[in-house]
Amino acid sequence: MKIFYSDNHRKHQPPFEVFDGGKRVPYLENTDRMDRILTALKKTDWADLTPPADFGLDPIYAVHDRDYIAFLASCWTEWLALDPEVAASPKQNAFLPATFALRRKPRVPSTLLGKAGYYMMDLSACIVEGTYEAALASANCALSAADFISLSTVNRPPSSFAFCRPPGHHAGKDYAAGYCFINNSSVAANWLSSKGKVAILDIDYHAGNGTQDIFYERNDVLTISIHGDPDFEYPHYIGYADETGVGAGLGFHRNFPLPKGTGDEGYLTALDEALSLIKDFAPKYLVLSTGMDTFDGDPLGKFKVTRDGFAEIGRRIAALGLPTAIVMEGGYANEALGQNVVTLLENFK
Ligand code: SP5
Ligand code: ZN
Repeated sequence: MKIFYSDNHRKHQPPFEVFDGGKRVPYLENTDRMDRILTALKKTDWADLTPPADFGLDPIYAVHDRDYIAFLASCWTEWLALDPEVAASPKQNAFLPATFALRRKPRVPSTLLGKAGYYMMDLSACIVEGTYEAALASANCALSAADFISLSTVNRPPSSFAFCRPPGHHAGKDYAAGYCFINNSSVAANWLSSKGKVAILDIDYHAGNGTQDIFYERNDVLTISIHGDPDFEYPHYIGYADETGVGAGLGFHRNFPLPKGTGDEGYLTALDEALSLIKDFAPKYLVLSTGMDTFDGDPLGKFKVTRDGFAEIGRRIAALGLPTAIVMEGGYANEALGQNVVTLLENFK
């Protein structure tokens, strides 16, 4: 299996994030996640790791606001220039706002911290020196995976793995959120959409709010997310069952919010419903936003999906028989993460 991977993710290592109640904790979306997956992939005889190609900024601007991307590119340097304490110990710091735009349609402030609260949704998308470079490499992995499935001439439906870090599905057109800066799956799906209809199935434990927002008014990209009910789970304000798209996009977004404690059986029931929607839509391509944080015991999740569950989830999605770009999102049970990813991917090799 073609696996697109860049070591540039190591440039993004925020020293902390902020949990509920203002608790500073080590950044859970860390490089160890990737190392665990790399180790597991290298033990297989089918993982073909390849560096991504550079697609430039145009496919990213096709999804994200230019001013937001410019903010990502320059905020770290601007912040160092503004705050001598940060400049004295950059490795101990991460850029986050302390004021948020909330329910307004505000003007974009001209100042750095004003922009931060406008372009950042929460306290777990910390920006450090190498964040922008890592996020670009991650998006290039997703684009490379999309390119590969669109060009492949094998006799069976092709698939590829975009081994992305940082993840992407919480990032919207003009905001960072939940460890995500550039929406890799959306950039890949939008790029594929010029060649035919695309479905994005998001199986990360958290609602794919960024992806939902980006395609909410479109009918050429069907977006579906299966996740912890936002009534109790991040991202809290989006991801409910009655959100189904707007305008031309009405009926082309679906959410499957599930209760705490959801195990294999409950998960697979929702998955079957999602898969039947995808069959009805009959896309040319599938982008699979793949988080493993539905796993029983994940520190950020409240589901109880097992490794056998991941095998069955993979089997049922692969049975769609669609060219599929599998894009890495979350998953924080690091000791189990490598084998969980391999278990899912094995169905597509
Ligand atoms: C890509 C992805 O999986 N992003 C997830 C971001 C979740 N951020 C959650 C912040 C709230 C943390 N609450 C933690 C409770 C732990 N017991
Ligand atoms: Zn997640």
